[in-house]
Amino acid sequence: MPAQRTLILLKPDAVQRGLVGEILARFERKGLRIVGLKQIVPTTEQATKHYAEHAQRPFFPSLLSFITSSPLIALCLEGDSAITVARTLIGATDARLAAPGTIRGDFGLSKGNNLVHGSDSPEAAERELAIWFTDGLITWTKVDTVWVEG
Ligand code: D4T
Repeated sequence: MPAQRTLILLKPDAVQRGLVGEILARFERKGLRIVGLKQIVPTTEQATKHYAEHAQRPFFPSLLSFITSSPLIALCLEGDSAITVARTLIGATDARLAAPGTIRGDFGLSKGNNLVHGSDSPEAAERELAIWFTDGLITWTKVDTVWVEG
């Protein structure tokens, strides 16, 4: 598989609980590269666009107020099969049922407050990255570390 990019959100519960480093480490150790990273409080408009497919679902109002309640981390990860690989690391939507070893399985106890979002298809990744990274992404290139003197 060629390299893919995927949109990951570390949701407000992950940030509030101080799990950002732990979750980022899991993605990085797997080999996915960070090509975009920002901490923001999303606007209602931005969150509504992101979750547009759920607009008619009964949980939509609580999903919106949760996701806009406090800062989240938006990430773009890049790597071979990044979309599927990230979803596998994240685990099932309902954290109570997610497998041990996954992020939700290890840290969550809720369906709504389930810590992480990951794009579920190449089309979704393209659509979602355009919502969260309007200012663009950094292309990742491996370079030799440059050391400074002194
Ligand atoms: P996201 O989109 O956040 O990565 O989650 P999933 O891809 O795993 O699950 P989803 O799109 O079906 O749900 C989006 C978001 O809504 C919350 N949710 C979902 C909820 O509060 N109650 C529910 O019954 C469902 C299905 C959790 C994730």
